[in-house]
Amino acid sequence: MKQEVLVTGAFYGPSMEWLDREFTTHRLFEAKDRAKLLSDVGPRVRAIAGSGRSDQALIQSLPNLEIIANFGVGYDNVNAAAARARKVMVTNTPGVLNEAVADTTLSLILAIERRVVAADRYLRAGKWVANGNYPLTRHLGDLKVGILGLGRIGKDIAKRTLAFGMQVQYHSRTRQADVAFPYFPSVLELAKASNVLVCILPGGAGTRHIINEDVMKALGPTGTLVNVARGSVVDTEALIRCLKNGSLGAAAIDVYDKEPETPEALWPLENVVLTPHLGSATHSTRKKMGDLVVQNLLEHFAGRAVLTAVPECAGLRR
Ligand code: NAP
Ligand code: 8YV
Repeated sequence: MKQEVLVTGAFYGPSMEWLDREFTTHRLFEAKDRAKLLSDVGPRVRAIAGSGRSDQALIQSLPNLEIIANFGVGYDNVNAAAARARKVMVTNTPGVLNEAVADTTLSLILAIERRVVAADRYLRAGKWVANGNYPLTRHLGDLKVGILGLGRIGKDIAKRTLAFGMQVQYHSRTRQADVAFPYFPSVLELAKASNVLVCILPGGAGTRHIINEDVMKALGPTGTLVNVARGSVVDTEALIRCLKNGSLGAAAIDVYDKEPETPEALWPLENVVLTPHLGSATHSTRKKMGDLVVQNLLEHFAGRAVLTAVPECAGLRR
């Protein structure tokens, strides 16, 4: 008999098809009446898969839940503490997306620093002919890039940043003994010493608004903020204010508080590049992520250890 899986959000199509073949699936994200679906199938559901929210209420409503397989390395959408308290395993998709997210980050640094998107708009508006050459920009090799969160992805960003001749420095809670890059004991000090500040750390309560107005002002009128972490790490109201009044030079943003909605106040700003959460969005990366979701479920229901438990659930045995 197939196990029953609740799917909270869509993920890579072929991986979802594999999930459908291996399990009996219920798509919560397509349900017209979520409460009815949950009351109909909730007691039979043994697993959650996907990218949607798994909050305490959802976890509590599934009495036989054993595992939540999250599509994404970031799992701030899952209440891992509530899951752990119920001995529910949580898995994520670390490692397989590092290169894609680092590539996206470099494309954002290049796009904002060399004003690629704004220059494209300039040309299409006929301004090259009317007003002459586009203004000069900064040479990448002159820049110091501060990385906030030098983890798996942060390290791949650092590698690429160095290849463009930029200098790397970082802040995270722990100084890493095997890393030669200059370490700054606070995000504020890192921002003061950087031309570009890249956020690539987990979202959630612990990092909410870690990029506040003081940090933006420390980065300053010629500084650039790049956020590929989570919308919640940046105080968006302060960001809009600082970009408009010039106390922050520019920003490139991939993640937002209420995706897919984005703050319309950012849309008309010339000193901003906005992408719709493209970090890991390549075919092969999403396939690896999606397949890892299914593999974790298969391992679990075969009675073996899952491949990628989140730290809160490491060593969890039912
Ligand atoms: P990781 O290997 O766990 O690295 C996270 C880094 O953040 C670590 O260096 C950690 O170091 C640091 N950190 C954690 N909390 C911190 C805090 N309060 N202050 C300062 N530093 C802190 O994770 P990863 O695989 O690189 O992924 C990082 C995040 O990127 C994910 O959680 C997700 O939110 C985001 N992401 C975004 C996309 C996208 O599409 N835009 C794609 C993938 C991932 P310490 O523990 O020493 O502080
Ligand atoms: C995913 C991400 O697109 O892995 C992450 O943390 O942010 C992205 O790779 C996202 O999780 C899917 O919703």
